Amino acid sequence: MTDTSRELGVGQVGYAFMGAAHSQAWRTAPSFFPLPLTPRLRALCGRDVGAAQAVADRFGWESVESDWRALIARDDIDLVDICTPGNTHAEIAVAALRAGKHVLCEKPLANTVEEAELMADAAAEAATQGVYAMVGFTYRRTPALSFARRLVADGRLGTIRHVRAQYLQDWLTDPDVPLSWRLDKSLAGSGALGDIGAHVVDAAQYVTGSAITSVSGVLRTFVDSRPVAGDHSTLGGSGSADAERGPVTVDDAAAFTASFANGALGVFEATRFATGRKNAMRLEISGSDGALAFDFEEMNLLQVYDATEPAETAGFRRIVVTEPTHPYTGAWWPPGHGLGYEHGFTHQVVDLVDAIAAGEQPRPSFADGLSVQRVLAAVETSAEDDSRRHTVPQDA
Ligand code: SOE
Repeated sequence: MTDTSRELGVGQVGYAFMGAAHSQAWRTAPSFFPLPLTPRLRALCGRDVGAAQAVADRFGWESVESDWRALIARDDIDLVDICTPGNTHAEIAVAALRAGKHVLCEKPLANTVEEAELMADAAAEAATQGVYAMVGFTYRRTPALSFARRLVADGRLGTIRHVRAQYLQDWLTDPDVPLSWRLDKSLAGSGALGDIGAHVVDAAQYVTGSAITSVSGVLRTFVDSRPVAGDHSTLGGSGSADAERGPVTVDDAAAFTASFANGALGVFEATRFATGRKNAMRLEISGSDGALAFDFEEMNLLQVYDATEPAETAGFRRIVVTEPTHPYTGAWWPPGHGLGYEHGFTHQVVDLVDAIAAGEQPRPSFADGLSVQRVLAAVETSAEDDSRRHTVPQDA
């Protein structure tokens, strides 16, 4: 029987959108999954103590800190969960690991490859002492995507030839959506590429079990200045056309082709300008014996095509991924009673706590995060290099 009397003291840095997603996960996980350690929500950390306290009250955090260094120094904190902008990840994560705290860090792992390498080195060193780090590529924990990986690993698709990966959002289509940290390169590292492109890079490598080995990409910024001030109560928020404007320093959209180690050809797109698409994180994989297709806007479904079936009856089948034998779903509701965005974060906590208790490296590790960071950096380098771009002659 599980000894739930063993506790895991959690300290979380950041309390906004991702902070709330993580907070609910720490609270919910032990109610649905038999965890080997019971998470204690010891402290929530944020520079705006009043705002942090309000979120702490909402989710049941026991205390509030205003300085992440103080959080790390506390004896009752065993794990530091980092939900802050990318420019802070390396410093907090490395300090926490060196202090002997397990770390969960939001994606992308860092803003640069150099920072990600530092983090991966610190994580490898900590792991030798039984202290573990994981990066939050949450979509891996969507049951349908986890199931897709199982199908590919079982050989159901045969040889993988194509990976079509898209992450489509539309929260920047209005040119008067105000500036925020996600539009500032010094804070976010990059735009759509790192914020959402990173998710599909990880998901593609995870589902296929194969690494991306080369890329060729383009980046676009469609709206290069936006209101400096505005309402940030939603992801994009709203601003005024008459307001003072400041520069957007990141990409609005990224597109790239990719080669995989297994020989597959990938086509990737990440954009915040896909009008009408709210959170369409999509993956379609074509293999010699079958294919699969996923769209997060219908996250409980996986479409599967079996090319070994007779042609006259073959076709994409729509599988509702809510059976007790599907990944994660047995802990929740009866078949057909689907899951939502927040469940990926809960599954992330479950897998992390299980790995820590078992003394095993949780995945995606910081090394996995570094591999994604290298893909992002290669896309940026490729996008800056015009030497291989060929102009298409236009009739006068
Ligand atoms: C914004 O684009 C965002 O919140 C990402 O930062 C998250 O990682 C993704 O899960 C949803 O969209």
